[in-house]
Amino acid sequence: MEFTRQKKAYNLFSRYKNNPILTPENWPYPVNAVFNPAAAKVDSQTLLLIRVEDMRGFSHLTAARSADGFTNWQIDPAPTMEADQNSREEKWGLEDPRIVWLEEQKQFAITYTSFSEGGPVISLAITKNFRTFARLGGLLPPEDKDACLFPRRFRGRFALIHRPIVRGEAHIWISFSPDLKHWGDHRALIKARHAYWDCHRVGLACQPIETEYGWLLFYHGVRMTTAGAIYRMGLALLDLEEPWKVLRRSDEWILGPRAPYERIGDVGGVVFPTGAVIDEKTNNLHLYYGAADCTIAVATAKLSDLTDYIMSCPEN
Ligand code: BMA
Repeated sequence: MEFTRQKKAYNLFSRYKNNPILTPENWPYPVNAVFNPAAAKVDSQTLLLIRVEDMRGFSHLTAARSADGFTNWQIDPAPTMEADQNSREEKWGLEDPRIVWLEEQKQFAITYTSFSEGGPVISLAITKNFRTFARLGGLLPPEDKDACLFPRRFRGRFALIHRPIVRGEAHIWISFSPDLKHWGDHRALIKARHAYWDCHRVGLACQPIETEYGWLLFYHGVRMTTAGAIYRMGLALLDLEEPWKVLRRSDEWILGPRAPYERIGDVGGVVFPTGAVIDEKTNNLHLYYGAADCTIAVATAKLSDLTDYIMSCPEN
């Protein structure tokens, strides 16, 4: 089948007109910033698990729920998931979660970054309701960030997307496990590309999204400039049954900082998507992202536009 690009990279996503949807001023307790939220559909509501930065500069996670995914957010009155002070790994807080529904366990898996002097590590927690959590601890050695599980096993093994730093280089990797505890068969998946917009670092954006063509893999890419880093988002397609195979990858970024709330903040020039939900009525993807490390915004795209676009991108 021939795929023609109906939409250009820059107009695949539409920003919600009342962005940002959540700001520190909305919070029921004093905070510095709310950003980089994981997202899931829970009991027919949209749930965001939000990174909240306190006035020490440490982060915890707080849930907010909305019926339509845009308005009337009910924010938990106190932190939903805080760093375990008895754990060496979490001394400086929890950051940048992603959520996936594990089909076999019939529970949600949350992967998040735990911070301490040992460096960032990916930790895993399991929950049914986002009120109580089973914490399974760190998965792989530091320095590692930007991780998400896939919802099911491949040839009997769970798969984890993550972003270790190896000799100063930041590429996206995939690793496998029979039991969610022991990880191996580590493979580099998507690398930073010299000279491109994603030349300095890449890392997973929201959780992988399953389509008939393969897994949509949204990722952030970083370019360092004389004015600081610019964080944008690109798209790749992974094989449905063998997700260690990258089928396609966009040359261009498909979302970058443009709106004032993306350009100005604690860290200006940052869009950092970490969660998505599909609206089953419209088949639109709602992408939730941190804007300038300060607030939360949402942008929507038709799933069919995203698959048309990626299928018209170069084969790997
Ligand atoms: C990355 C992460 C994110 C942050 C982004 C932009 O390295 O630490 O949490 O949003 O930088 O500052």
